[in-house]
Amino acid sequence: MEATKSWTIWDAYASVLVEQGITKLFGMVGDGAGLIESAYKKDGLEIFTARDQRIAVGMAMGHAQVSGSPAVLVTSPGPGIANCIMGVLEAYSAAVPLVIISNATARNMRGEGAFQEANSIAMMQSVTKWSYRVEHSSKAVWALRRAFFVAVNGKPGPVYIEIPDDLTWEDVIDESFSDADKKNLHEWGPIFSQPEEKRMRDVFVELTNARRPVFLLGGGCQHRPLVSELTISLAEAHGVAIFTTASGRGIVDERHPNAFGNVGLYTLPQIKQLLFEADLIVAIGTQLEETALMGWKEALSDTFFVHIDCHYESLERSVYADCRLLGDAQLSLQLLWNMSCEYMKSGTSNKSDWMKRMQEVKQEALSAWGEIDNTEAPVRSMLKEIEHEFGEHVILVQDNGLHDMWGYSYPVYTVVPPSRTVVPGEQTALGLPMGISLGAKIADRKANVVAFLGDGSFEMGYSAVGSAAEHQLGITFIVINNGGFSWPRFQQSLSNVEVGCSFQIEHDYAALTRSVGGYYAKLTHPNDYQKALKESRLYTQQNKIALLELVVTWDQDLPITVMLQYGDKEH
Ligand SMILES: Cc1ncc(C[n+]2csc(CCOP(=O)(O)OP(=O)(O)O)c2C)c(N)n1
Repeated sequence: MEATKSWTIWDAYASVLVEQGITKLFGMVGDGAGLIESAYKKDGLEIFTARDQRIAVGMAMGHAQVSGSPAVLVTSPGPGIANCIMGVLEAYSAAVPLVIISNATARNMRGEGAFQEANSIAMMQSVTKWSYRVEHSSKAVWALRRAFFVAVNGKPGPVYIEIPDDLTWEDVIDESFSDADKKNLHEWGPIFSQPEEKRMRDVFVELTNARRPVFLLGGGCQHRPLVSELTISLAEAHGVAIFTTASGRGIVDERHPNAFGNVGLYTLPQIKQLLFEADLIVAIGTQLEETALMGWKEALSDTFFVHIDCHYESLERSVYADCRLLGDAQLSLQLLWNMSCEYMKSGTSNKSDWMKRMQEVKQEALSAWGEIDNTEAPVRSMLKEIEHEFGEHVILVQDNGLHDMWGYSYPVYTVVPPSRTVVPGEQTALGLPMGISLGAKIADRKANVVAFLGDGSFEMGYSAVGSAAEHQLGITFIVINNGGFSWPRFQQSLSNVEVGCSFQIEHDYAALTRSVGGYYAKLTHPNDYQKALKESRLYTQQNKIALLELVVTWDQDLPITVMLQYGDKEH
């Protein structure tokens, strides 16, 4: 790269993106020529645009979640930024690294009521790790490199930088290009740190003395290549039951005898019992938010609780731990495993009673929930059918409506790597998973990507269907048509009110699918699911979309976990 070459900031940015290992940009064109146009001319960068910033931000988020690398979102000032904020909020909540770049009001116009002028730094500040306005062209490259560093280090998350329009029109000569080869995030990756060894030894002693230990792995364990193997080795050596949070699913094969799916609102009652019996719980790489703690939080006060996370903010927030450590999930588990190898020379932990108990619970859960042979359970039947038809490599992209919540519950739906689920964070922004499914497919072309969501979610994100078709992304959208917003309707039903939850007019999803050359089926009986999924697979293999409309009544096949937490306890 020539240090003296004269470029605009956007040209320079296109080069820095390539330098940082970025190959794709997500976004929507806005007012004023910008980065999308410069990147379009740059070798090595592919542009994925959407028709709505809410879809574009979802695409970026899904790509980052599945690839494990930061994704770049390009947006535009004022309404462009406002329209992507819901997704940025979700990325912040779910610790997903995004680098968001926008142009902004020219410096000499600021405060004068310029076209689409808005205080975007203030808007972005509360939903990003770092928001920065470049005030001088000499800081532009520094800002972008810094943005990548901040996005991936510590707890990952979104960052925002904006360039005033007047700077984007200038040519820039940036000396800092001369050391471009030293800044490559792609080669260096994030910095991981190991917890204090002495404290970890205390944890190890607890692990060997515990009679009923549990590991809980969160989303912070994703994309750490040895976590799965280390967890299973430790679990087998020390008789540990393994749970994950919703965002940690897919790290461990849920068919493993020690694995029990995810904790919190979605844990089935037979399985939840294990958490109350545990005498040691080691939570790793999780923010332990409300949904993950729902229904078992009190168990933590009667057990020895260890919380390990890379970011101090996750610790001592929702639960006080008996022992808390700062560090990376994989390095923590590696340390425990090294200690375990030394220890095993002098014998192994005896946890035979706990192992027997785990086996018993697994059997109970599998016989109660593992096979669905019930036409009254259309949502669960569909999840089983997805496992059977797409199981070997499926990315289930989930929203958080009433019916689709079944997908979070093991073993109603069982995740076997390399399959995984992609879930929203604690914000559960409705409709965002539509865009997320596109990003997931772009990140993993070989996977069968299935977006499993309600009609409310679909309606909020359905412009993603057009974008999926335009980018030739073979995605199966399974839309649960329960006549509207059933989650709030369920809540209203508890106080005998019903307002604003039912859709009075139904859109014609068949026509929509036909208009993009996809496969459509309306499913009213479980006997039809298999054929429809097989057909979907044929279409998606040809990079076309499939849309399956799963028709249920709003109060049919309601998740038992939700009923137990919120509803009629007798149900
Ligand atoms: C942007 C946003 N607005 C509101 C909500 C609150 N909310 C949670 S679930 C839900 C209804 C979801 O409807 P649908 O996707 O059809 O699923 P259903 O509950 O009907 O199964 C709403 C409005 C939300 N999560 N996100």
